[in-house]
Amino acid sequence: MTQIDHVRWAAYLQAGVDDRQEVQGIEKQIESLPLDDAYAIQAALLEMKLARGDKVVGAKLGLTSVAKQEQMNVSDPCYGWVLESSILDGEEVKLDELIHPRVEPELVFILGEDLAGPNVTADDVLDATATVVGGIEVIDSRYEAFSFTLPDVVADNTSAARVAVGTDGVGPREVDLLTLGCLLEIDGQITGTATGAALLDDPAGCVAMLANHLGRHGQKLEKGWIIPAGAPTDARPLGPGTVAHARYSHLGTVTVRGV
Ligand code: OOG
Ligand code: MG
Repeated sequence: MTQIDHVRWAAYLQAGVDDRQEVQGIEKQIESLPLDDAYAIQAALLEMKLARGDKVVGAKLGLTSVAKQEQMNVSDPCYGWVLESSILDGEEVKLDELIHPRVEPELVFILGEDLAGPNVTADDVLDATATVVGGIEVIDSRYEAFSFTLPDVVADNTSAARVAVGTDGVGPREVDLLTLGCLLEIDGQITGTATGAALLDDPAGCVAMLANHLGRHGQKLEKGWIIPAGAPTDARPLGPGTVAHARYSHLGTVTVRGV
């Protein structure tokens, strides 16, 4: 049995959020952090946020593209929660609320039906999806210099901080999600291009993995939830005055700016 104090480490990470202060990686401080314990810390962190009045409005994937896995030096995907407080209302991202934010494009599934694992397939995901929209996630790892192991980033709710959700949705079978194009533009410079297939060869398959992960914990994806499937390109810093556009074929453009 593990001796890891999940609530203590959740409080440690939440203090990083509250103080806008980087913290040291957990795995640097203890012998090892098994993945199950990392998800237990994530669950304790979620409880803390819910006790403060926040609400779950979705769930997310991270590290589902080669671009992201190479950038972060972590070779497995991870799962986290999308909180009501993280949804951006407009383009402005208040930098004084964050530590060292980065932006990344996201394909976002909006569910029209519940989706409960195990055995959820990509086809089931398309059946349960109301629309697919573009988005930008603002990630803000609580760890020093965005340096973490897989268990560390899981404990930290996969660096989730803010998310801008686009409005130009398409039906999940209206366009081919594998060839759907996406580019990230920072202050007029294109920093990355990708198609939907960058997400482990199939973005709907990523959402199926998430549903099956939650199924193992007796949880499910719920109707109306917002599901960012992971960034198809690498992430870029969002500083004061930075303007980031994520431009999509079929899904329009989503913009955020650092203020
Ligand atoms: C982890 C967050 C990963 C994504 O889309 O890959 C993520 C990180 O890069 O800090 O949200
Ligand atoms: Mg992301």
